This record gives sequence, structure tokens and C-alpha cells, in this order.
Amino acid sequence: MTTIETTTIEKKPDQATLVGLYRTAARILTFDETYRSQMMSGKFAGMYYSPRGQEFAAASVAAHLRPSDYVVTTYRGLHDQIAKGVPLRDLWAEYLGRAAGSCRGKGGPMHVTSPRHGLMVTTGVVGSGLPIANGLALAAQMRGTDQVAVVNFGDGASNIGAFHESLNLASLWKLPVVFVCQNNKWAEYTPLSGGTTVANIADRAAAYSMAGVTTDGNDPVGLYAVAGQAIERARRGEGPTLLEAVTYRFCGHYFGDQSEYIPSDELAAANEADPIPRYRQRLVNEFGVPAADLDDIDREAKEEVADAAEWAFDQPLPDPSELTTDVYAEESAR
Ligand SMILES: Cc1ncc(C[n+]2csc(CCOP(=O)(O)OP(=O)(O)O)c2C)c(N)n1
Repeated sequence: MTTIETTTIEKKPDQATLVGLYRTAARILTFDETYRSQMMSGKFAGMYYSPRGQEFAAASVAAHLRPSDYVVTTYRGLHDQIAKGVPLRDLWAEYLGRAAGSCRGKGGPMHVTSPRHGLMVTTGVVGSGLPIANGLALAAQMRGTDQVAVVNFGDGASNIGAFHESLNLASLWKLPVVFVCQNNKWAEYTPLSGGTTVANIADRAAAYSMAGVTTDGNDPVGLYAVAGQAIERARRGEGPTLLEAVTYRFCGHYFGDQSEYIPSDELAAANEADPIPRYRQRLVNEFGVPAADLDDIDREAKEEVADAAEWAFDQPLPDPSELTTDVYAEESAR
């Protein structure tokens, strides 16, 4: 396995970047908590897969991406969508199935797409995002741009055939793609050890002579460094990376799942090590960020999310006459 050493990074992120990672996480956290509490109160119903606990796995990778770069994510994708820059109003409306949503209300939480922001697809089919990302990366390579495609998926997805086929092809064709496995230790109700004997998902990169690295997905600074190397390698045309960000799923598989199958001490330990308050402390103690600045960011996140939610609830549902609009390609567009 080719391992990317974080110790080779000389340039530490500047304070604005470090604070930016916190801001992204605060927006994700607030959106997620507000959405779940409103669903819990019966204000609306739907399927929702919370990314709580995985905020930095999205924030630290996407911080390197340009608007023109591509991101592919899964049903558990709110954090990736926010981190890529999809506006909160577009997202909130889509999550409520409103006509003003990023997919005009036809996608819902599991199928958010916003090509304007480089959020190319959110898919509910486990493992299906990887070949799509290869296609996006191939298109960029053929056009001769330096765009990069990042695809996020879970540890469970790394046991799917499409994962292996995609890594093989990406390596063979040196595609500008970064495969980000957000290893949250659980795949639905199956623990990591119930799905594979491999110690680190990134070890699988060796089978495709690809760079692979396992890193702490709850350490925003370390992950930022490693992700930067992987994304720059892809941008320079030097091929793909399998980047494993080890994190934890706080909220059960889907909204309503009570996680009874997870040992309570495991869950308690993960919550105790919640990466967001930990990073907040670190910003203050290690990087000299005034706590008042972080209070401001928390307050702004709450205001932004409240504004987006309020606005979205006022938006109409899609008109039934729009049922097949944007669903099938127009004859002339083929
Ligand atoms: C091809 C396919 N098989 C099975 C499922 C059912 N399913 C939905 S989510 C999930 C678990 C996936 O776990 P992981 O890839 O680790 O992602 P996480 O949910 O932890 O983010 C499964 C098996 C599916 N959606 N698609």
C-alpha cells in the first residue's frame, strides 16, 4: 500500500481555514438537529439518514474543492451537500419535497442533486456512486480540465462489487477521482467486523496499486492535510486515492432506528468523543481562536438554518402537472 504520510505536510492550514471547517460543521450540525427535532415533533414525515458524528469527514475534504469540482454522495449525505456549498434554502426545500428545492421537490433527502454546485448525485443504491464518479472524472480527463471528482460512501459499500470494479478502472485510466470511505463502523445493523476481515478499508487500495490511507475522520486538521494531498494528486493527473476517514454514526441507521443492537458503552464512548465540541476546544486552546468568534459562528448557523427552514415551509409543493418534467430527457437533448 502506498501510504500518504501526514507528517510530510509542511504547510499548516491558516486560521481562516481552521475556523472555516468549524463553520461548516456548525451548519451541518444545526441543520441536522433542527430537521430531526421537527420530524420528531410530527411537523413532517419522511426518510432521513443522519450524518451526525461525521461532519468533519465532509468538511475537511470539501474545503479543498472548487465549485467546478464534483461530489457524489449517499442517502446519508446532508453533510457532503452542505460542505460542497449547496445553499441551505435549496436543501431545506428539497428535504421537504418543495418545488423550490434543488431537484424541484422530486428528489427528497435521498436523491439530492445540484449540478450548479458540483453536487452531482445523491444515491440510495449502496456502492453505486463510485462508477458514477469515475464517469465524471473520465469526462473531466477527456475535456482536459483539472476538475476532480470526490465520491463519499460507507464502509459497507466497500464490500460491494462496484467498489472493486471502480477502483480497478480508476487506477488503470489514472482518473482524477478520490474515493472517500467514511467508515462509521456500522453498515445498517452490521458492525464493520461483520462485513469484512480487512483491518483497514484503505488496505484494499494495494490491490489496485493505488494510493491508500486510513486517517482519523474526526480530526479535522489531520484529515484536511491528507485530503489535500489526495485531491492535488488527482488534479495533477497522477491518479486516484482511496481515503478512509474513520468516524462514527451517532444516530442509528435511519431516523427512528433506536440503535438497540449497538453496545451501549460503544455508543456512549463515541458520544463522549463528539468531534465538534472537541474541535471547538482545540481551536481555542491550540490555535488561539477567541471563543466569542465560535459563539458567533454557532449563532449564525442557527439563524441561517432557521431562515432556510422558515422559507422552505412557505414554498409550494410541486404542481402535479410537473410530474414528468425533468424526469425524461427531451428528444432533442439526446
Ligand atoms: C445495493 C444495495 N444493497 C443493499 C441496500 C440496503 N442498504 C441501505 S443502507 C445499507 C448499509 C450501507 O452501509 P454503509 O455503506 O457502511 O453506509 P452507511 O449507511 O453507514 O453510511 C444497506 C445494506 C441498498 N440500499 N443498496
